[in-house]
Amino acid sequence: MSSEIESIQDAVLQGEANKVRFLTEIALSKRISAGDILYSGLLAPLKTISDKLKRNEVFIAEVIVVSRAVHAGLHVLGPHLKKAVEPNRGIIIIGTVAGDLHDIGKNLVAMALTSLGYQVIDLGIDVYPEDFVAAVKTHQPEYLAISAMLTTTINEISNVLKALEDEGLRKEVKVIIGGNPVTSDFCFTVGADGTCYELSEIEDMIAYIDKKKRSKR
Ligand code: B12
Repeated sequence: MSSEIESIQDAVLQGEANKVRFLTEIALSKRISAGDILYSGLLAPLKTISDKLKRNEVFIAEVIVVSRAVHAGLHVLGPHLKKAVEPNRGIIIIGTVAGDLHDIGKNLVAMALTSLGYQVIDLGIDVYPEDFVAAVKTHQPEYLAISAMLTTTINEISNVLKALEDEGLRKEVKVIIGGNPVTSDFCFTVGADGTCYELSEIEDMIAYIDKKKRSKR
């Protein structure tokens, strides 16, 4: 592993957001790939702190500080992760469900979708079903992307789907869901159109859903 990546890892674990931003810029200028910086530099130390949290070796405050440092790196990395293939593929609305404050995964998914040529409208965290519905009415997106990271908030996904159904909007928008506790079984049960965990799977998932919808017309 390069010394640049190691320095980013250390700065992330120390929660030094400004240093992470600076070191990410340096690593990019040294032509280290954005993918390596993302997975080895930023997400690997997040996994380390996550494992420590599981073992009660750190306090939640430390995870917050580390998360901020990860975000600082993501901010610099965003434009470099872009593939910018086919622009204007339509709008995707994304948000994390009500009661849930996790947004690192959601932000990465938003970046991946932007790189596929979608205009992503990010509603942020703690988004209530009625706010998802209002955004769908206003922007008439191709897709609604919903993130949930807690077993206590995952059922909010069903609430969003139900709210769309109640407003007669469910058939107007394709819904993709994801987050730590979301499984394919859950996706099938709640009637969402697709789910995946890895960023690298998003493009294939979207292509599959688009193909399925086209063949139904
Ligand atoms: C960072 C973190 C936090 C940070 C969040 C900061 C932030 N800005 O996001 C803070 C400190 C605030 C936090 C708080 C809490 N957390 Co927390 N947190 C984590 C941690 C360590 C990492 C999450 C993360 O960012 N992972 C990295 C990203 C890249 O992965 P990801 O989010 O899973 O996203 C990927 C996929 O899921 C997918 N994806 C995500 N969204 C979507 C959406 C779509 C549409 C698609 C297609 C895909 C997709 O794509 C991403 C890329 O692969 C996890 C541990 C873990 N293993 O997940 C715990 C974890 C999620 N937290 C947990 C808990 C319990 C909490 C708290 C309740 C703790 C507490 N006692 O207060 C609070 C809840 C606060 C709230 N109301 O939301 C538990 C959840 C357990 C459970 N079964 O519900 C976990 C699993 C830790 C644990 N092992 O106990 N947390």
